[in-house]
Parts: sequence; structure tokens; C-alpha cells
Amino acid sequence: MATYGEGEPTDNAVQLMQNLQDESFEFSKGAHDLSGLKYVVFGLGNKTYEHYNVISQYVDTALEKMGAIRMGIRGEGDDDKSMEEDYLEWKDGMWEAFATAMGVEEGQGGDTADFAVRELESHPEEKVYLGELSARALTKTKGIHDAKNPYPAPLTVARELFQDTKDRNCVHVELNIEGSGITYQHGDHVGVWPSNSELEVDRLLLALGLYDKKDKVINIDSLDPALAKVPFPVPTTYATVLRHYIDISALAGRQMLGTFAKFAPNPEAEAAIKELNTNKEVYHEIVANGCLKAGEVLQLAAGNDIQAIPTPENTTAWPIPFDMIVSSIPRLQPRYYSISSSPKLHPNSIHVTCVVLKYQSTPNERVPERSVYGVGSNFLLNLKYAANGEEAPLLGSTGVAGAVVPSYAIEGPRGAYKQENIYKAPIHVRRSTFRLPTNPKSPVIMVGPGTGVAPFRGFVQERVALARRSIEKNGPDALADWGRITLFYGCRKSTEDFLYQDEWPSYISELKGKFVMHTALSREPPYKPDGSKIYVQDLIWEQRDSVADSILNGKGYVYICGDAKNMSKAVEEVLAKVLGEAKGGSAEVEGAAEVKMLKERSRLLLDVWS
Ligand code: 2AM
Repeated sequence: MATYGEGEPTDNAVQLMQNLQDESFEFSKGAHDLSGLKYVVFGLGNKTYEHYNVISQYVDTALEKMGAIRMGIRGEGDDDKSMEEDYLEWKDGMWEAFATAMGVEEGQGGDTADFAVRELESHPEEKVYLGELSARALTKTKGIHDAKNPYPAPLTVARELFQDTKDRNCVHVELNIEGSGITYQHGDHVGVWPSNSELEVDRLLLALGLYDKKDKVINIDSLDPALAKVPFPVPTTYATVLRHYIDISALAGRQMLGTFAKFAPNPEAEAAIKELNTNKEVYHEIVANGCLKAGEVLQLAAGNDIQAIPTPENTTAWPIPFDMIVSSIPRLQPRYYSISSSPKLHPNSIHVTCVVLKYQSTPNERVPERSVYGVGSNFLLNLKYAANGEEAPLLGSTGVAGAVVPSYAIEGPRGAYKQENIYKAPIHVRRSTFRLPTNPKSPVIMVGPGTGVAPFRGFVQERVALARRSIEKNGPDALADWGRITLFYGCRKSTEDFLYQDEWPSYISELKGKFVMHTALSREPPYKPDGSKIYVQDLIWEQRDSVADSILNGKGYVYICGDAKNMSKAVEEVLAKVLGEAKGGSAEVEGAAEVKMLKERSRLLLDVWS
């Protein structure tokens, strides 16, 4: 059971949570007795967030209350550190408890296939999935666009927001939703479905010995649909599965290496991959620190050079059955971005503001330091290059041009994603509760350094649209009794990464003094007297009188967006200090109580990520 955001269940667990909440109430009256039920529970969470693993804890407690019996202990995984290790550590004890509770022998397990893969000799071309994410997308029939049926949205605008584009990129893209039936609100999230880089697709095809038949049409059947469903649409091709449907760019998990070891091409490769699978420390040092993907681990274990461009000559083929790949490597997931526009100004387009993720791996004795590219943000960057007819720069240690160019943006399966130089990205909208108060009289404080400013551009646009309407209806003084909206923004330098620098002045003038912006420039003077950087929290402290007045007297709303690890915590701390002082008390007592109350009344809202 996963917990996300502010202690919320995942979309597919919302109904279960509601049922459990009702049922436990009913159970206290004796209506529901689950004493025949035995269960195990493992929670997925992230310790950076305040509500760590609350959903799994809730489900566990609710089931127990209804008389169900948990086998073994409840497991909790921390995605900030060691999700897979937490799971592996919990798993053995769980199976032991399971075997005892169910009166069965503990087996070996894990070797039986979930799926059967069949190569098809002839199949109508128009019925083969080549990246489409739903049956409707394949047959081009109309229907609602949601997470099960993403909409291939044309990219109408794509540009760079940073002024130093050498090593850091931040892209602004506008996705056209006209005629799609998709609607959105300011503060919502858009899920973008990326695809993997061609380099990684080729690498894994070669390491699996499938390169020569990469476009062969295959069907995949689930051997027991009650246990495992085929996670993507079929029939399809080997290359499509790796390109569009499974997460081959993620760090290779320690568990999957155990499965691969059984199909090693030679004893040396077997010993090498077994060591990575069984020795936690070696796995951590070589695979985790080296940021190795599944294809790279196979190459490394077989003694291939992972720095070279993979070819049939330099890559050893492992005879791993494809059904094992489908079972071991998870489905490629959409990446969510806070929408940076308002539908009132832009009813036909969704804007995304995204810093492109690139970082360096930690070098070790077998893998040198390399650049690692985030899948979702590089997908958007490469869509930008493609849409503007620009050549992608050389990427990565291999120096391959366009190493992460999404193939369907370039070739487009039967034109599904590319039509006459229009590039498309499959998207769907996820609703959020991160919204302005409906009454414009309420003051609003927004804190969003870096790309944390994205939703606030949408908030400000929302107010601009409302102001235009009010002024049109009630004359030039229509905004006189509006509350003030204040944005605390932060970036490194005014000449480098100041997002939407050219837009803010016009918003400020249209909102006639009802929109104020304070910008913390961390890497340009002035610095603090001790020479340290000025951040948004320092500006909040500087503006403490008006901040406290907005919150305490104006019954205002506070929004924080951006980094969950340090920034949002520091901002909450400074708010407690400001409010504590304003109430004539301390940050720890009066201030903390006020922050807690604001959260409970949904007047302090967070959209943060780690
Ligand atoms: P820095 O990178 O110069 O340290 C957007 O990333 C802005 O947020 C940058 O100016 C960055 O400054 C700043 N930033 C980094 N850590 C922060 C923190 N803990 N709190 C607030 N802002 C921070």
C-alpha cells in the first residue's frame, strides 16, 4: 500500500480506503467480521514527507480492528533511501510467518513464469501496438482521456527558460488539448508518458540477443490472470516493449539480478552477476552508486565495455526468456508535473515547466563517473529539440547524439505521434486540491523557489483572468477590496535561471498592487552579513509583519511548492517563527500550533517533491 502527497492513498486505493473507513465504523456495531481473513501488508512511502507510510498503517489497523489476522510483521519501505532493501529484509520473515499461518511448506518460488510469449508469424499491421497506450489509441476511437487512455497532445510551443543552456536546461512546453475533452484547473498535475532512449533500447535488445528480431510481432498471455495481468497492450514487438512499456532506464533492482543469473552465457558472467545479486555491499557500491540499468549490468557481468556504443560485436547475448523480462522489469510510469498555466487564460493548452534532470554517478572500481539522465524530463527536452527542428547535442559518456530522443517523436508509429512535423506527448490530467481560495478577498502567500514556481504562474494567471472580468463588469476599482497575493520566488541569478522573468511585470501591473513578488537571488549579491546565501525563507522573515497580518488578521492561505527535503521544512519553520512572534509567544509553542491549525483547516497547502 503506497502513501503519497500529503498522506493520500494512490488513485486505485481511494475506494478501498473509503470502504475501510465505513466498514470499521459498521464493525463497531458488529456488522462486519473479518476474522476469517489472513493478510500481509507492506507499505511504500518516503521519509522526506511528513505522513510516512500512513496508508499502510491505516489499512493494517482497520483490518485488525475487524478481526483479520496479519501474518508476520508489517513492512515499510522508504523510497528516499532503500525501498528494495527494506522489502527484501521484510520478505523472508513474511514468507516464514505465511507458511506457518497457512500450514504450508515454504517453497522456492520465483521460478515459475507468469507469462507466455509467442512470436506471431503473420498479424495485421494495424492491430499491433507500437507505443499506443490503450485500445482506443490504436483504433483511434473517441473516448474519455484519463490515465487508462492518455491523449497524444500536440506540442505547440517548446522553449528553453534558462539563459545558460550549456549544462542546465529548463523547458517550457505547451500541450494542445483543444478538442480532446480534457479540462484542467490551476494547481492540477499533468501526467506525461515518456519513452526510453534508443541507446538503452538497443543495449538491452543486444544483451538479450533479440536485436535481429526486434520488430518481430509477439503476443503475451498471462498464465494465471488472477495472479498477474500482462502490464501493457499486446500484440506488440520486442523493441516496442523496451521502448515504450517497461522501465529499462531505472536502476536495476538487486532481486532481478538473481533471475538473470540463471541464464548467464558463461560461468564467469554467472559468478559476476551472482555476486551483485547476493552481496548487498557490492551491489550498493557497483550497481547503485554506478546507477546501472538492467542492460548495463548484463554487459558489465559479461565483461563488456558499458562505455562503448553497444553493437552485436561488443555485447554478449544472455538467453533470458522474454517472459522473465516482462515479470522482472516494472511498467514504465507517467511522470507528473505541476501545471504552470491557468485554464482561464489558456483553455486550450496545458503548460509544463520542467528542469531537465542530469546528475553524475559515483565512480567505483568497475564503473567510472558517468552522466545519468532523467527519463521524463529528457523526453520533454528532446521533444523540444525535435519540435523546433534543432539537433540534439551530444549526450553522455558515449557521445551519442540524441541518446535520449524519444523514437516515436522522431519516426512515429504509423504517424500516431508525429504528423507533419507536429510532435505529440501522451498525457492525462490528475486533479489536485492545490487551489486558490474562491474568494479573492482572502490574502494568499505563495512560496515557490526554482520550478516550485510552476503552479504559482497558474495561480497568478487565474487571478489576472478574474481581474480582467471584474474590471470589465464593475469598473477600474473592482479590485479595491481584493486580498493581496504575495509570491516568494527564489533562483540562483537574475541573469541565469529566473523563470518567466519577462512575464511577471505585466501580471504585477494588471493586478494593480494586489500581486507582490519577492525574489531571493541566492548566487548574486547582496549576501547575508556573514556571507551566506539569501533564500525564500529569509525574505519571509524580512516581510514578517505583512506575512503575519495576512495569515492572522486576513485569514489568508499559504502555499508551498518545490523541494520537500530542505526548502519546505525551512519555510514551515520560519512560518512558525513569524506566527509565534506575532502572537507574542515562541516558534515552538504558539507558532507550531498555528502552523498545525493552518494545515488542519487546509489553509497551508503543500505540493512538494523529493
Ligand atoms: P542554491 O542552489 O544557490 O543553494 C532554486 O533552486 C533556488 O532554491 C536556488 O536559488 C537555490 O539556491 C535555492 N535553495 C537551495 N536550497 C534551499 C533551501 N534549503 N531553502 C530554500 N531555498 C533553497
